[in-house]
Amino acid sequence: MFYQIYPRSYASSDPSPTGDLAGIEARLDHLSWLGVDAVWISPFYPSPQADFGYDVADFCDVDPTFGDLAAFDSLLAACHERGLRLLVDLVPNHTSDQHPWFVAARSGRDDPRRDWYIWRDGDRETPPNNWVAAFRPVPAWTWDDATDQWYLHQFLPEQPDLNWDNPAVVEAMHGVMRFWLDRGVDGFRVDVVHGIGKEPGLPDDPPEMAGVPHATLNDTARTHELIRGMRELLDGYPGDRLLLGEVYLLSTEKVARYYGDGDELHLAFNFPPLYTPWDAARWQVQIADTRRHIDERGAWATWVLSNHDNVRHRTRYGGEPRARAALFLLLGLRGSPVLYAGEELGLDDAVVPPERVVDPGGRDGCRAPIPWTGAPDHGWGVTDAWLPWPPDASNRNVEDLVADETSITHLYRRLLAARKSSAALRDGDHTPVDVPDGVVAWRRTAPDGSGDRILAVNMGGEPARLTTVTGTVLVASDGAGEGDEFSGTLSADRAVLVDPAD
Ligand code: TEU
Repeated sequence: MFYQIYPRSYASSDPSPTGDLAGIEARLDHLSWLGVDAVWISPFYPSPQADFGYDVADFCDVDPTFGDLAAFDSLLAACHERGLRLLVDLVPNHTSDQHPWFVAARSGRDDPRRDWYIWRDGDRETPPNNWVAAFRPVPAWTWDDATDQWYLHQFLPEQPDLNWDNPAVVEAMHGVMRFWLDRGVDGFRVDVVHGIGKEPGLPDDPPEMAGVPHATLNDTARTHELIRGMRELLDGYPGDRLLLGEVYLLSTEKVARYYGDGDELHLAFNFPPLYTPWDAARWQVQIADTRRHIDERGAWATWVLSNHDNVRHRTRYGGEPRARAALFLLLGLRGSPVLYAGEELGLDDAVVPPERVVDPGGRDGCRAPIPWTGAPDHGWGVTDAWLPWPPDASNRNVEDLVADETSITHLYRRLLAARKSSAALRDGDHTPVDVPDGVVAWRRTAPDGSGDRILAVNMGGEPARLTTVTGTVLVASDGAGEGDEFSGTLSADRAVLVDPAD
């Protein structure tokens, strides 16, 4: 399983409103205690922070806000000493407009770097095609006054898209990958990896998609070739190195293609389940889709409910009981879970008043700093962090929740331990279990014939009678009845992990 850290908000090594790499290192005990296997850190590279680090000005350094390369090396060594894997965030689709490559490209049409980006002629009133940028419904093109051409940006104008049709760009980004692999990282979370190849001729998006960001639609054969190149590079390194790609296409069938024939991504984010409400019938469709498109292709799925781009799932689903029960989906379904720092505290999104909004994509709430203690500075040395604290931080903080064995934090730890010790939960096959409407239940069958596991999550509003689930409750979302025979009734918004009697 993976645990995502948003470095600006995780922890600081000195009194500061923003986090840093040394702060993460100082908190690794928390991750070991929880039972985390691998950490993915969002960008910490030098950046003007127009998109909070996803606008990179130097792919091979650390922004002074977060430390320096020595701090990174120290963090990596500390992770490895504890048996934790570390993935860094590779942002191959675009750079910052302050990156020296773009500064050079923009300096003149004849600059050798010009063709590292995507430029088009035209008149300044009519963008080259109808592609729409992310975050705001504006064209994905900006007119450059100095050189009288448009440049493409699927995200902010400060994030020009690289031209991966230029072999020099491919080579440069491979160089970036080598830089981090040579330092010893275990792989990459690859930002909007489906965006890097572009359909030849840059055709318009279909008219029925007008207003939909092109970044959620870009899906072309060229990208698969480019990913195969990245995979080949990775496979040339000793040890297990991993490509976990962000394929932001809201179709599991499309996401699945980015696994290739075992020669593209090792793992891909599959976001349709993240956008699925607390509704058993809808979840059953997502689970069936994942099985059909990912499992049956021989690929390995991922499950994610929260990250730095979306309202936290506790807030979306409405309350802690559902956040607790949702963990049984994340850790119990076949695949690798990706957790987002703070979900083990059952954090709600912070309430961010208009004058404190900083993100152009309106995603500040889920990026609030992690409260480590109940004191007014919550372990940060300053009372005013870069974003408001999440609600109820004086009670809902690491120190207090770790001290309380009934807390959601302990539930995360117990279920992670149960997963680690069960071959069925780690690698087992999945078979749906027949249960009444409103409930999702499934059996995991151990590949080595060791004990099966049954999981059931009640998303209906009523208690459900489950005649097909018998055995001993190993973990319950509210902690009740663990070690006892399952009573046969699962109340609303509750989930259980059962060691079946048969
Ligand atoms: O996200 C890709 C992406 O498509 C999101 O921006 C999404 O459209 C939006 O968040 C929906 O609310 C990745 C990163 O995760 C994100 O933080 C970056 O802003 C983006 O790429 C650009 O690098």
